Amino acid sequence: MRIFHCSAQAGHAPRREFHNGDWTEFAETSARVDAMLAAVGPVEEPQDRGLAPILAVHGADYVEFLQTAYAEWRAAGREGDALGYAFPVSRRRPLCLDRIDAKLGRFSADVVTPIAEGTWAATYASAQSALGAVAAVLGGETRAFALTRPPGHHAGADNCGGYCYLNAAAVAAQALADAGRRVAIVDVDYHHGNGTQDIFYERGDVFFASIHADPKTDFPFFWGHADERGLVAGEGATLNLPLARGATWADYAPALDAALTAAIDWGADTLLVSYGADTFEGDPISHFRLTTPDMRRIGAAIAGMRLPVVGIMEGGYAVGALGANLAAFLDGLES
Ligand code: Q9C
Ligand code: ZN
Repeated sequence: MRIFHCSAQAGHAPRREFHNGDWTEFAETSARVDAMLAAVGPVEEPQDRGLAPILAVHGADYVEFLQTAYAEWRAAGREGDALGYAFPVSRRRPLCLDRIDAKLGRFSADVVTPIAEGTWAATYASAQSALGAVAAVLGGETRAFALTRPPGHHAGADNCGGYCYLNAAAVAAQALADAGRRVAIVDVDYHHGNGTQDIFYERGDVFFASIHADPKTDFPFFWGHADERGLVAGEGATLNLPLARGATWADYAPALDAALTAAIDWGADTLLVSYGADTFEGDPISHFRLTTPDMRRIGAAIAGMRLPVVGIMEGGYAVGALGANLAAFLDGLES
């Protein structure tokens, strides 16, 4: 399987995030990249396809913010990584804001997603890796994988959040749709892919299904509940399958089957998979109990649909097992 990755993706290295009322080490480390690269075959550098496919899903003002936020933060005399502290939860509107703190609040959803020096270059490269995998499938490959990092599925059209800045899965799905594919996104990260869901929520041309920890107990809390089914032209084109903490393969397999069956019934001709290894039993920030062999089963169930697949990497924080979990998933996908 062709795997796309760009070396700039490792240059994103925030120092810390805010959690449980205190600073804690940033969980989405660049050591994840080394672990994944060591476990998979050779990777290809993607071509640079520019900003246009990114601007097809993200607002120009948000993209400009991501490009300039760190420099503005430093120009304001700040040390460390850029992080907001005030968020517009009501009557949000496109104001002209001067201070970097205001912009950080306007374009962020939380305080676990700092912007560091290499963040823009890394998230841009991650989106380009996703577009490389899309081009491979449009060129006739039946599967391609983008070793994306930072992850993307929590990023919305105009906000970062949940360790995500640009939404590589949404950029890839849009590029596939623009090429005439009928795309179903299947998100198997432990966390609900709220950014991806939101980008396509009112559209009937891209299907979105997600299996994730019940947002009543787990991040991102406010989205991913079973009654969210899409709106307007997108009504019925969103499917949420939350599972309780502690879920094992016995709980997971029927949900995965339901998600894949729904994608086929909707008439998908191409699958876009947001793969997170944070469903693993040893994940330090998550609470499912899937094993490394289960990762292979996830890949094999997706392969069993006999459709072209573009895979995108999302979360997974048990760094010591991350390579084996990703390799197992890719092995299943090749079956
Ligand atoms: N430090 C993805 O898996 N909560 N994002 C962190 C523990 C946020 C996860 C609390 C989790 C975001 C792509
Ligand atoms: Zn996750």
